[in-house]
Amino acid sequence: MTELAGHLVPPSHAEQLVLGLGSNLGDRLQYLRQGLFALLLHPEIRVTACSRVWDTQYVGPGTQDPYLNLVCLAQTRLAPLALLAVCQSIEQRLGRPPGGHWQPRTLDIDILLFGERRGADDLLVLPHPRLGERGFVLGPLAELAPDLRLPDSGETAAAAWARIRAAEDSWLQPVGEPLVGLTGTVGNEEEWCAALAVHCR
Ligand code: PH2
Ligand code: MG
Ligand code: MG
Repeated sequence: MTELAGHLVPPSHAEQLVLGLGSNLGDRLQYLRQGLFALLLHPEIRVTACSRVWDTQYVGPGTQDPYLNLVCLAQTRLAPLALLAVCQSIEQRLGRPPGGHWQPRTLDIDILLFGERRGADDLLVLPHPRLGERGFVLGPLAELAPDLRLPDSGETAAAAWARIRAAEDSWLQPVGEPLVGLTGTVGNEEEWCAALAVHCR
């Protein structure tokens, strides 16, 4: 296990990531597509698998429109804060103003797990502190990687999802087919480009 400050150090090998994407403003599906596509095309990030899109009730203070959420698995040799900067620049390119916690957003990309790293500073907390509590993350994660063990509890994603689904009173459900035409391992870039039908190059 990496020490507290260790999450700032670049990895010596590609580390396994779990990323969460969400949108509850504007053309939500198109923002998810574009965000995923930007991650896919980033030279330092390898997206390996993607969940279906889930339609999820907003969770948090006040009321907001529902989200579309998905979770993907990826690998990178970027350091966590460098990856965070990439995620934030994609968010901003897709029209999200910086800051604005708990505001409706065109696209949110959260780093949920970064290998086994742990650490907290002003910009980033790893693992994501609410990972084990949120149905909108655990539903998609359980379908993608049911045996993945969550930090701290050691619970599998499938067990955590079963627990949350029984307890949670907010609604959520998968909608339609996965954006990339398959759940699970991503084939090749051409397949993705065809399935996503967006052109960012
Ligand atoms: N993200 C939040 C707050 N609430 N609710 C849902 N359903 N999905 C989200 O992604 C989400 C949220 C803050 O990032
Ligand atoms: Mg978020
Ligand atoms: Mg975020």
